[in-house]
Amino acid sequence: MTPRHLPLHDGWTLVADGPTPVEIPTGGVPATVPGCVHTDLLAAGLIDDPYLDDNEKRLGWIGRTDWTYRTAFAWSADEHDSTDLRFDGLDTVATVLVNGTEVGSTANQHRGYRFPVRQLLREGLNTLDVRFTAPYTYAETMRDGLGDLPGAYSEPYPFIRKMACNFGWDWGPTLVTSGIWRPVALESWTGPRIAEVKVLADLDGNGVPRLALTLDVDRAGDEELTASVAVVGISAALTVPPGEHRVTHTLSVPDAEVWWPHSHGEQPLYDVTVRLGEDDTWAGRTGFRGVTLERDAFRVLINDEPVFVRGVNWIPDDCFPARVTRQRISDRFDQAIAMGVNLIRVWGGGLYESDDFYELADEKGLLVWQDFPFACSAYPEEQPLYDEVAAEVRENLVRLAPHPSLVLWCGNNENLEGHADWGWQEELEGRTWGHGYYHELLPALCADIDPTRPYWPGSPYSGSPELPPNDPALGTVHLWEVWNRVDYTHYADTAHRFVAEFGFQGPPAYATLRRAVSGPLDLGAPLIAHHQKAEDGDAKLLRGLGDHLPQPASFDDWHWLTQLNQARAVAFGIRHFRSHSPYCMGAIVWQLNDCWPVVSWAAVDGDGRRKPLWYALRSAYADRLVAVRDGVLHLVNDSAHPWEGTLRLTRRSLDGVVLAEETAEVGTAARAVTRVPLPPSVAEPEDGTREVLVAELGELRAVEFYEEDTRLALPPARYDVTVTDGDASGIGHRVTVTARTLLRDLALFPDRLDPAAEVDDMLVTLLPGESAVFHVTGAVLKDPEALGSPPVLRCVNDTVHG
Ligand code: BMA
Repeated sequence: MTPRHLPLHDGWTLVADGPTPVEIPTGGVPATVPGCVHTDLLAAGLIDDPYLDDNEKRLGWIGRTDWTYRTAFAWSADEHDSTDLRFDGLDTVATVLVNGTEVGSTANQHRGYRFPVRQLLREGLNTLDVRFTAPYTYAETMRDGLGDLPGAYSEPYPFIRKMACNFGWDWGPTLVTSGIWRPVALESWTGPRIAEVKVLADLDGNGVPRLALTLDVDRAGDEELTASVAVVGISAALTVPPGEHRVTHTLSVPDAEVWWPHSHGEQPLYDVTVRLGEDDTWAGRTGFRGVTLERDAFRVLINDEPVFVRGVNWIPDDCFPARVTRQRISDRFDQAIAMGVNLIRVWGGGLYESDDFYELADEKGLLVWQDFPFACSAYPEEQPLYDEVAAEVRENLVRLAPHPSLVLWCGNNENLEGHADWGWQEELEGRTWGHGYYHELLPALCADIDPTRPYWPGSPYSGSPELPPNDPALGTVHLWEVWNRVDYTHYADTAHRFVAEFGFQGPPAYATLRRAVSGPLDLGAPLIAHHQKAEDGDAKLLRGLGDHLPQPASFDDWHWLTQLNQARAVAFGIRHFRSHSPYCMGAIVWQLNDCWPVVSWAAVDGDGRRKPLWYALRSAYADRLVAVRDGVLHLVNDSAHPWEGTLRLTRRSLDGVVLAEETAEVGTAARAVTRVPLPPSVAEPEDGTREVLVAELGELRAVEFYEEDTRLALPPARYDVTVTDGDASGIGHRVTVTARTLLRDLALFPDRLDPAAEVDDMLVTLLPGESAVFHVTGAVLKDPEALGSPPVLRCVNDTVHG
């Protein structure tokens, strides 16, 4: 008999179990499942939007309140023997009651739960209550018992298995949620049932695709059971012997094509079907590829080919993760891929993401590095936390196993470094801090459940517990001196093996800030300051301008210059890291996305708008890059084809006159770097404040200045602009800018005129006489001419000349 799956997503209400500062109607408010308390209270009009102004400040009570979610559902007995109530995710500490009888309790957001309930169900209406204990109550009680532990934040997140950044981060608000955050259903079946399927797809020693299946069955009787697995036209019959619960089988699948990240090839995916007896079926999808990690160099090889990682760090895309739709993830991934990104790191202060996330990564060819959810703190290894960690890790290793995109398991974010370098050892006084997780439990579970993927104990990490974690010559590093303390040119102080985090802040798009903050957008406005969570962040933004760009005197200049400086700082780092390949084999920018409107390190802001950094990354992460470092031109070719042509180098005055010219025939093999020393005639200016170096090779042009903009004799900007209507292709307006003087980093911000407007290009430097065309889409403009002047059209010239 086919199992029956009955989702329970309707008719929910939410009540507070205790006093609240807002009046909750008797009978509760309508609740959305999957969802959470904050979004339900918002929908009911009981709280203001937590993302706007400083409303966050008045919502701290929600995480300190106990809540009950309740629904009634109709049930009529079917022919089945067994029924489980299945939760894919509860956030977090809850007791579950069916018709008033407790069926179980939970304490971990990162796993699912099932409770047998058939005996409690009755004909007609039944009730289901999920009673949540306030996360603070649980976490603080645990903390009181174990003693506080050292970490970067004072919130008690290490004492509860719940998304850490929910308690606030240096880019995120403190909005501590409760709720049924993933689907819930009743599942009924008869006889044996598929309890779990694990699919591991890789390549055997001869490079032939293979699939290793582990099928776990839930059974009562002790008869022999028959099962099968089918993939790519090959199937195998399996038997589960009497009394056994598990069968394993490995299939060679020679007809399958190999899966690659999009930077290297195609993404063939194959349906896998597992059947147990006549009735129970599991369906999934996988792809076949091999993954190797060369540990000292931290080189990732896919199908034996070294891959230079052009990565971005991912944080939860919303403080309320149930709001993150498949479409939203897809959009974010498209934004990443359009920048040339081939790997996304799911950072340890967040989640094991949804199935949608990994399915989309499989389809689009994005590699995924998955941190286990531990970040920036010592974590206790005492019970019941230890068993919860083991349970969540087991479950997620199996759930995510089929995804070819997933290529690395990483123990934590910055906890090894914290323990080694941030003075934690003294504070710990011998107490547990997570060593047993990162060096024992997690590697043992990975080796047992998923031996196809490398495990790396944490990031940064140098490959052995005795070594300093942040050694540039070994393993991964996180570079945070830049941004926190020193100028971004210090990225170039040394060569690194693999930079897993580095980044620089900038404000969100104007339209995003305008939506998030009411009142005038003035320099230093307290409401803008509320949307900056980093310690001393606003001062670091200004300090970071260094001698690169002038200090801003108005909000508009602040917004433009700090966004531009963010873009330049990160691009500078990437050019440096890529110029060192293959010694350096990866960079992962902190960070791709935001969870709300905030000044942060993100390239795409909390409303999904692309910041100037996004455009700079698109150039810095392009397959082909020209990078000048230490008088040497680096032609970085991370494409599958050789890069050949005539390199033209000119040293020019700022008004465009060629003062020196050199040409050379150059060739760079696929996935290689060629280094061309700059001839003195172009390497050395007569007057660096009045000259510019231009390197041209085929389509690519790099414009390098000999001096920082604050010392450059940039002329006052002069240009002609024409704005014309677009065409049927969807382009709303074409903005053609013709330079009458050199124009440094031209940028167009059409979202200042219409929040829906976008532009296709930014940060274009023009020599006198040259033109650029910007295409604006999505805009409905009353006055299109406004696209042609500040504050919509900007360049550096107009900030150095008032
Ligand atoms: C690293 C990250 C995050 C943080 C970022 C910026 O520590 O792992 O914890 O948001 O730096 O400070």
